Amino acid sequence: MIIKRRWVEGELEVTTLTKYYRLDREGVRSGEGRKWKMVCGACYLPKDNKLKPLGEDAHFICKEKQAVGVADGVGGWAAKGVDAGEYARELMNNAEIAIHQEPNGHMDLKGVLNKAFLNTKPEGSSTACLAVLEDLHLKAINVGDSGFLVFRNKALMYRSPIQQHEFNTPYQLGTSKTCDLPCSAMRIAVAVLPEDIIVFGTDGLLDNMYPREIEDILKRGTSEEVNPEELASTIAEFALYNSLDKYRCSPFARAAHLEGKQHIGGKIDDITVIVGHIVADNCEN
Ligand SMILES: [Mn+2]
Repeated sequence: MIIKRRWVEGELEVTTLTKYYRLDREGVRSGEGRKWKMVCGACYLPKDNKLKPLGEDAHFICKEKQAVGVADGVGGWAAKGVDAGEYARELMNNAEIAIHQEPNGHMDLKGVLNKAFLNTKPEGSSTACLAVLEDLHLKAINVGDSGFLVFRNKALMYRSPIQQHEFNTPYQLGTSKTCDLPCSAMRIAVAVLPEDIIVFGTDGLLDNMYPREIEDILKRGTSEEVNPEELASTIAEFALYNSLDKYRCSPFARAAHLEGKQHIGGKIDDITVIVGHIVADNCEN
């Protein structure tokens, strides 16, 4: 049974007009009054656990600042009686607060992550991926194995790298001395174009879905209109279905095999998906 306990949706608006004149990697001339906006929708499918109805993932969509965040509280804390979901939720909450304090068009994501980390007090640890659409680029900062994929013309164009100490031990921000610090975060900037689809997720998504399966979902879309909330829900449900398959060669099983470890089938986990649809926002010609 599919249980949806949380559902977030929202349209992001760009309030500042940036004027830059440079050629990016795609050879697209930026600026000249052009601006994009990212329309986002999210779906969260926490594992069925009466003791932790909110699961261990957390995310946010910040309308005004064109920003999103996903985090995955590290499950290992459960052995100490700690719900790492609390840490992840607080971290994302503090990141959103810090993002609101940033000037439009000049967001310092590293500073945001640092502030969020310093202000997060519950015991635990978490991965974190923050992203903002700014100057026709998606700018991101990432710690651990959450991340995002950029699809153009329904084909994978970019995938953010993951950071892990060893198999299934991602980099993580947290309260233990052995945890990583915000300075270990990876910064990413990707030039995006209208109609690009960005899929953000925790490992519950990335360990259960191959990019080509997301491409297939994008290709199957019957209408021209992209509905980010619907798309996020479809992708999350597909990931959930895959996660419950005991025999499948999932991305997680394949990664385990490469590390000489035994794992067959999907990976049962909390699944967070945010879909961002890039659209041109009233170009001035
Ligand atoms: Mn996870």
